[in-house]
Amino acid sequence: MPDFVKTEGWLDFCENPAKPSFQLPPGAVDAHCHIFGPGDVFPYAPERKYTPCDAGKQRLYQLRDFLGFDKNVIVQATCHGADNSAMADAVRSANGKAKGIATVRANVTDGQLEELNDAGVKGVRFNFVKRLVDAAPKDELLSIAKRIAKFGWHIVIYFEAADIDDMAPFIRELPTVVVVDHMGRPDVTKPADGPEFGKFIKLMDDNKNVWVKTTGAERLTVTGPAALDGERRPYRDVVPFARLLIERFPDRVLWGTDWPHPNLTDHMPDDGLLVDLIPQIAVTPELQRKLLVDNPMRLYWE
Ligand code: 0GY
Repeated sequence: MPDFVKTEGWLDFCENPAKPSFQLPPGAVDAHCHIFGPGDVFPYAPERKYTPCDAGKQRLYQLRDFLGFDKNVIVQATCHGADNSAMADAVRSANGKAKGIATVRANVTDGQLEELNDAGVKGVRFNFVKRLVDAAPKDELLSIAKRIAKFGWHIVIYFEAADIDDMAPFIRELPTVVVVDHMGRPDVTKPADGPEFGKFIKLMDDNKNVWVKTTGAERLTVTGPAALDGERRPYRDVVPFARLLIERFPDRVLWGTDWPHPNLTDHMPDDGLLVDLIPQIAVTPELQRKLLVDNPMRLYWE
């Protein structure tokens, strides 16, 4: 079986999401989303492992306004490789309402880093998910980490739960804040308070510079988006994991839609429904404000 699925069978984003019932607090930030092309303006990378549908900046801004977000953090997607033009253009065009996370290679020049910084980039992403990328060697990433630290940037890191023992020593060496994507991709069929997810909790307990995105419900779920046993609780298997992190580390958590949801083949989430998960994972107005406003503002806008 191939370890990733190519374009065939890959779903486009949800065109008409529902209006969320949950009202986001003023100034809420969608801290994990992407831009795809459009491919005729910003071509996809030759080395990409999937080809997405086009999902340009105007669509993202529309979704932001429709859902009730104030700002976005646009994360470079692997289908654009290390060509950050589409992401940087979307950040520059957002009138201060977006920041970016770039992908760079070891040969990036200081001039290019400065240009990205001027555009509103606040960090780089290190991706270790094998179906998405052939990860760069760790010593190369460490040298990038040291160079970007000068800008006050941080590192966003994406890895599979199975790799956590290998990742932990590397993360300890990183000189900046480190934000882990999608809760470190736990196996949500295991208990949130069990030994497997315990490793991730320990990583955050031991390293106060590690933050986490409580995102990816639609990727991690096994119970899925629909009702089970007649109960209307989409992605209910993911809720305990996100809730645990938000309650234990209220000042180091972020949330985002992950629009336009690359690589989903089973179902495409309704982004309105994803927003309606928030009061289940952040159960008080104070936790919601930290997750959606205070934390992302501190990390990206200060
Ligand atoms: C995500 C997750 C995925 C894809 C990417 O950059 C990407 O292509 O991050 C994934 O396939 O798990 O964060 O969008």
